[in-house]
Amino acid sequence: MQVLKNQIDSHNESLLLQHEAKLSFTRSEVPGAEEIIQKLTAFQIAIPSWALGTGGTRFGRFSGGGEPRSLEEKIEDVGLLHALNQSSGAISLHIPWDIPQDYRATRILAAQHGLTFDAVNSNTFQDQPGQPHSYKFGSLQHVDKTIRQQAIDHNIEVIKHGIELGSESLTVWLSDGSCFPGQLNFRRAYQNTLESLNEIYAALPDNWKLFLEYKAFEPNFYSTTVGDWGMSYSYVQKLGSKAYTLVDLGHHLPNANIEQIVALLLMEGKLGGFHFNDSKYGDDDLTAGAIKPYQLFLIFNELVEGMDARVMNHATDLGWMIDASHNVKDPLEDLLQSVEAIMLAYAQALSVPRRALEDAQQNNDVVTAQEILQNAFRTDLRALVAEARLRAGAALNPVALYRSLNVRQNLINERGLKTVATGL
Ligand SMILES: [Mn+2]
Repeated sequence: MQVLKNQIDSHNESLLLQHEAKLSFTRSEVPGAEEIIQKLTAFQIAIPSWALGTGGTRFGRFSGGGEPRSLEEKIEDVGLLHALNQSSGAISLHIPWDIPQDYRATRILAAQHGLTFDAVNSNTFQDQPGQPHSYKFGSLQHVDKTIRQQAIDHNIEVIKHGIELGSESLTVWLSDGSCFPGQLNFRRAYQNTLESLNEIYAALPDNWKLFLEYKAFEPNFYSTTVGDWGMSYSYVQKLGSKAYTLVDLGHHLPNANIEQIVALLLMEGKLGGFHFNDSKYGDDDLTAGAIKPYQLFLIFNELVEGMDARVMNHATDLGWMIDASHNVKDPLEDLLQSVEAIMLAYAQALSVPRRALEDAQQNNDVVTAQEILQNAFRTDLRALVAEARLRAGAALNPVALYRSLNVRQNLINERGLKTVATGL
């Protein structure tokens, strides 16, 4: 299944008059609209290879049909998304769920869809068939050096796959921790993990980054060895200049001030990248912006301010990835919605009048500061995001075009109704 240029063109034609009217109103309301559109065009969000199938919970999984059966079909799915929105120009692979059989062919296929390879992800939170040692009691933290070594070797193998595909970063998320008081010596677990990470870090090419993701709880429910941004920061500080903290929005304790965490990590030069999703209770992995769109905006507000302060390139200097799962929606529609929500939050953050906000802060004018942020959040910038898509050759309304082309039914016809994508 491919979305053809003429299908996009005729879809856009049918919406053009309405779009132009909205755009011209938005332009009249938002100073700097043109600059925002240009920044949106450059901004790309990586799609994780594990989010293309229907996810599940520990209670069950309800497959939707037409799911990608191979890495090639996953690349095709991300290609579909990218054709529809021109904002999903990268794929993030999970090893061993997506080991490429033929690097050259995989690279060519991705390039045909306009895709690059974002961070590669290691997996030491599951045992794989035929694996000599179990990760039941941890991987990089394990009390037994043999098991730590197996996990180190796996990470180095993931780096090697990534090099072949042109990826430039490794994301490490550990489920390591403990479920009961007394199970673990916290300091020894930390030291074992640091020693293991040092060996992985030593295998990184010069132009690579290591992202260390943290998570407060789950699957371990008493302690997590990389449990919050402070712990991650402590590791990456020691590892070196190529190591950074990765923020997954769903990995915090309830009500954590994520925007403040982001601001401080950026200030320290140790924010590496993002996993976008949304949540109400825990690591719910819901569509970005579905529950707390104001929080997503406030995070982008800190990102834009903090990146500009360090003269960073918004599009390329941090890793932007989605990490979500889909239990009740078509995964591709869900991903289109996530990308849209992220682009909108980014556009809103770009529209914040920085000088006025700074003046309000310096004058302790709390009311004006709130007015400025809420005005940016409440101004409808969807026409700017749509215009960025239009100029890039994508669809004015990606979800509507996806539905009118019956993409899912086509995928079911091609792949079958009972297909299950590899992943969680
Ligand atoms: Mn994540």
